[in-house]
Amino acid sequence: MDEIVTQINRLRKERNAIILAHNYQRPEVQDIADYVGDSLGLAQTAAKSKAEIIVFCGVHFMAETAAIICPDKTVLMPDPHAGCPLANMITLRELRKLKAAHSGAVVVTYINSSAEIKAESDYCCTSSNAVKVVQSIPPGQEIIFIPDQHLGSYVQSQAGRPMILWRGYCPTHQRILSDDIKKKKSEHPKALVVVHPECSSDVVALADKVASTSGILKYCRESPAYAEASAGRPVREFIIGTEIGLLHRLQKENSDKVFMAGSDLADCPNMKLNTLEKILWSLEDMVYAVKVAPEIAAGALKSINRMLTIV
Ligand code: CIZ
Repeated sequence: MDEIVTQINRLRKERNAIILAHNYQRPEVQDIADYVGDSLGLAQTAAKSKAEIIVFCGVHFMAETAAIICPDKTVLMPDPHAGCPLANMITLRELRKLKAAHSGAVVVTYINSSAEIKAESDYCCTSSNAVKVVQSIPPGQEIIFIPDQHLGSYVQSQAGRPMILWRGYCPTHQRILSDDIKKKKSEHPKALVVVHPECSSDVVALADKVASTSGILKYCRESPAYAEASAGRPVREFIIGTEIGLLHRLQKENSDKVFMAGSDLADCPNMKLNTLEKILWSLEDMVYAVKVAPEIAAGALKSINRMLTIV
């Protein structure tokens, strides 16, 4: 492994490349990355960077978003098969049909969607800003929210705005069951339950905090540890309801706290396709470049920029 990391480091310098890793990546991928974060943070870091090559360790819609935000750079995916089932749950044809059935409605689209779906939408949003984006839309305006039904229903409840929801969901978050959380909580009664809004509403109902990955990191960082009398050292336990890759960063940044997965089954097989070997091959062979057709990129950028002006 050391040899692979040495070669990656040599090539990233030679090629003027940076490695970006999503919060859900394998621990060893996060550890060699120049920046670890959520999809929007990664795309914005790519745009600010002076690097010419971005090795994007995440899933396809994330690399696409980076390619849209920085068209002057080459965005590479170490594994081109790292897709997002949630993003694939709505097609352009289905969205157009939905829009035709609700003419005049504005479309708010979660960032977990393809570039062509973003281009057909009015607003993009992330899990950290979806409530603000929806609240900014004038009252009385009909809203279609796609593709995640769970994020949509959470936003509805927070913004107090009924919306037309699409029926998509993240299969990884769907594996986190309320019974899993209840069982963990009964074993660790003092633990705080922190979950992602892609979880189903019965899981969200059990949470002390509902937040995006960056929000979960912030909440856990800022929650004070308490003194555990028997251990004689400060401790705070958290039950985390999101993809288990986030636990690596949580534990690394908070050594005085203890993090448990809400469910060990919340392991995204697509996120985990990126490995150190594939990162090295990506830099050696300059593969696999992510390209977005200019007219689709221009449309998608409009919905992304509308989100950015609101937040
Ligand atoms: O925007 C992202 O990176 C996703 C998919 C989730 C999050 O909460 O950060």
